[in-house]
Amino acid sequence: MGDFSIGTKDLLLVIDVQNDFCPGGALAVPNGDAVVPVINALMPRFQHVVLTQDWHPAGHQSFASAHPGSDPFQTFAAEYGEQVLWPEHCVQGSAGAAFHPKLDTVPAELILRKGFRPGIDSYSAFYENDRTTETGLAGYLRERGFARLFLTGLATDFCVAWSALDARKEGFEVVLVEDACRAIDLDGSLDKARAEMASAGVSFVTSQAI
Ligand code: VGL
Ligand code: ZN
Repeated sequence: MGDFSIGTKDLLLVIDVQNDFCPGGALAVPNGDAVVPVINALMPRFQHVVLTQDWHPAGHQSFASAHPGSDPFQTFAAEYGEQVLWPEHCVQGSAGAAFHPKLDTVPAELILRKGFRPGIDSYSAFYENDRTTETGLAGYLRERGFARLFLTGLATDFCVAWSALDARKEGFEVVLVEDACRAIDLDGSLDKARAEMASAGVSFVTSQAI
């Protein structure tokens, strides 16, 4: 504890800590549930917490099952570019879309849902995968005067990384809390994401430093 003095302009942003990304879930991230106690322990250090929730309609275009003959983890040429096809996950209202039962959701001031447009995926909490449709989060955070975002959650190399990169683009300081994240790691995606985040000015810390 103590390298950072956490104040009113700091926000803990918790990405997609949902059952489907945890062991036993439809798109399980290895040891995904290990982030839960780390994030819960961080929450009391922050005055402000926002959660995101991956929230797809049934039949979403990012699901392999929506493309007959395709398998999960293949890619698909969406109108907006290459899109990975995933197993069906985080279907609106399903048990898989619920937060991990041990995640403390009480401190959250906002729960931002994303990926609800049938034809556009949204890894980032700021911009959907067409890279132009805004979720509104940047405006919300700016209006509330936040300057520095501490990112945690699942998965490091997809939703956390894309959120971190967009947050930098939107002018926020970004600190990635490494032990509060876990990765899918598809074809080197973790190394690539880490390199991109580092060159975008994201700093990497462990939760003990906070
Ligand atoms: C995610 C793949 C598909 C994530 C969400 O939360 O990282 N990954 N949907
Ligand atoms: Zn998704």
